[in-house]
Parts: sequence; structure tokens; C-alpha cells
Amino acid sequence: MADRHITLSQPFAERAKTASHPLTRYLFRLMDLKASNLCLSADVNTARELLTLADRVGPSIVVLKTHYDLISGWDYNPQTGTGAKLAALARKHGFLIFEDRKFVDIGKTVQMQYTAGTARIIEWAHITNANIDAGKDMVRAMAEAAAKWKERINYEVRTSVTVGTPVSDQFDESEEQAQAQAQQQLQSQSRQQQQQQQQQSQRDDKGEPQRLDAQEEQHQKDDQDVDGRKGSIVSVTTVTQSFEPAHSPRLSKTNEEGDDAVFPGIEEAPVDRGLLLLAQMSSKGCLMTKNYTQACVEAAREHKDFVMGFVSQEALNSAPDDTFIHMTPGCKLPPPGEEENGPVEGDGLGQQYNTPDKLINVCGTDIVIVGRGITGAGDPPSEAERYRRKAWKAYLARLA
Ligand code: 6AU
Repeated sequence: MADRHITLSQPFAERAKTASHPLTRYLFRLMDLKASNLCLSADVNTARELLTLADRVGPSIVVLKTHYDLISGWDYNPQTGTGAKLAALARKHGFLIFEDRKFVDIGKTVQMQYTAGTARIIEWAHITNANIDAGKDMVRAMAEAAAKWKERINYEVRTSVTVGTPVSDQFDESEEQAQAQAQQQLQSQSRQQQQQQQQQSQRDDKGEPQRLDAQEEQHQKDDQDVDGRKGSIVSVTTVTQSFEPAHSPRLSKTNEEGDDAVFPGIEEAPVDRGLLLLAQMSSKGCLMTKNYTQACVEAAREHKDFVMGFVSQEALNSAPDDTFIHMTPGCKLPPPGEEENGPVEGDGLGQQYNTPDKLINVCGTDIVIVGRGITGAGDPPSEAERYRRKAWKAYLARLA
């Protein structure tokens, strides 16, 4: 660990004033408010388990970490899917979502993986992480993608439907996917209305529903075109979108009861997105060298507006003005009844564990990431509370 850096003796409430990243400042405030420096690694099998766990354990944590690609039944719908539901739970319980995607590739590829594709991680995850083996430019590429995304979502999309010929090339190419979905939804809604009216008038004339006419066949063709994202649009429905400033940082709404609940005592999280650099790993025989870790620190300093801090095994702040946050996995408590700060066995697959006290009080991390220690317990919410208390106690001990 670096020589005792000022941030090691500063309360989180103080660090909330000095951290360079807005999301880090918010997170420190949340930690102070909830007296929690616990992140749950929700490595479960199904979307239903994930959402249930997030709802039950939410009160004890400040970060919920996901691996969306190990969840079966993940619903990709940006408005009503698993990401949107998690976001609603995050608002209700006051935690941030951290998708542990460990991006590593050339800049252009990670930009696309981060903002587009099936999962559209940037839409629902406040935080993600990257391994910078591919070089520091990858961090710049992600930072640029996040800035562009933020600029776009600072404006709410207002959508209206009119009759006429659509001018599809009015739309920015980067928005094509979202707009194709919106268009598909609206077309289907307007078609349903037309069908209902049509069927109603046909029923009125002859007393029973009739076969749909050529117009419906054209609509069916439109559907295929929209699914394929390209193709000539000849529908009678036109979607017009305009962008207006958004008053709320909220991105999605699931339309479910309770969706509007917001954790008391703090406003909703800012729309900013943040990156953690995977600077050190908990696994046995990890090949990340000191030089690699140092390169992470340098990359973080170069992108303070996007990099919040590190996933590391120790505190890495060393320059006087470093204000990064550290999150540390490989954390477990010894089984109940054993010495509270005693050694903890690994998982037999390379994972190594340390106690919250060792990681926070001795190694100087800020947030401990706990997976199976909580998910594997008989009663995850009460086990999460036990971890929260121990981790907070270790933080207070560090300040003393
Ligand atoms: O507590 P566990 O061992 O059940 O789960 C630890 C979680 C897993 C790992 O993918 C992740 O933490 N992890 C990471 C992260 C967060 O990037 C880095 C690392 O060095 N070790 C580690 O276990 O979801």
C-alpha cells in the first residue's frame, strides 16, 4: 500500500466534497447516509433471482454488481426489461449498479459493446469496469462514448405520430436502433387501433369480423423491414422525434407499481457514467504486474472525468490530489463461531479471500465486494447486514 495517503484518514462525507467524478461524490454521500461500504456481487442464475435478491438486500448495500451475461432470462427491453427493473430497485433502495463487464478490446469495439448491442450496458449500469491490457486509448474511447451518450440523454425524446411519408434519413445513425424500436412500438400501437376501428366497422356492417385487407399486408411487410433495421419504409405511419431538455436524470420507467419510489435522504443518482479500472485481481497467480497496475493509475489520472477509481486489492491513491475510490472483491467472513478476522479459505478455483477488516482497515480499500459470502447464505438479507456492519466497523477503525 502507498504511504498513508490523506484519503485513508478522511471520512467518506469529506471525500464526497473532493472526489473529481460526480458519481463518486454521490456514492460517498450514499455510503455516509446508509452507513454502508458494501457491494453485493449478485452472481445468481436467473433474472427473477437477481431482482428478488436486489430488492431484499438493497437496504444494506451501496452498489449492486452484476454479470448480466450469466443471468438466464435477462430481458433486454430498455424500457421494461431487467436493466430497467434493476434501475427502479436502485432508486428505491439507494444503490448504484455496477456491471462487471471487464471490457478489453480495441477502442471502437468497446464503444459499441458498451453503448449498443443486446444489453446496452450504458443505459442501466451506472458503473462498469475495464482491463486496460489493450492500452490506455481504450479508456479514452469509452470516455468519449459515455460523454456522447450523456449529451444525448440529457434531452428527452418526444415522440409523435402523424400520417404521411416518413423521412428515415432525418435520424442520426447512432440513434437508429432506439428509434427503430420506438417506431416499431408506435406502428404496432397505431395498427392495433386501426385494426380495432376496422374490425368494429366490419362487424357493424356484416355482424362478424372480416379478413384484414391489403393495408394490413403492407403493415406486416413494414414489421419485417423494421426488424431488419433497414429497408424502404412505405408505411402510412410517420414517427417524428424531437429532443427536449430532461428535468430528471431518470432514464427508464418500467410502469410497474412502486417504480416511482425513491430512497429518502438523497436525490436520484446523476446521469453520469463511471469506469473502474481493473488494476489488481484477487485470484491466485494473477498475471497483472506492478507496471500494469501503475499504468491503470496513470490512465485514471488522465481521465478523471470518467474513471471513478479501481477494482484493486489495496488503495492506489498516491499523488496528493488523487481522489479515486477503491472496490475490492475476494472478501469473505470466516464461518460463524470462528475468529472474526481469522483466515478464510479460497474456493478451490483460484479465488482468494480476505476479511472486510483486512481489506478496509489494513489494505485501505473503500468498498468490499461480496458474492457467495452473501448469496450462498441461508438468509442473504441478514448475512448482508452482518457484512455491512463488519465493513463499516473496519472503516471507522481506519479513521480512528
Ligand atoms: O465473492 P465471490 O468470490 O463469490 O465473487 C467475487 C466477484 C465475482 C468476480 O467476477 C468478481 O467479484 N471479481 C473481480 C471484479 C469485481 O472485477 C475482480 C477480481 O479480482 N476478483 C473477483 O472475484 O463476480
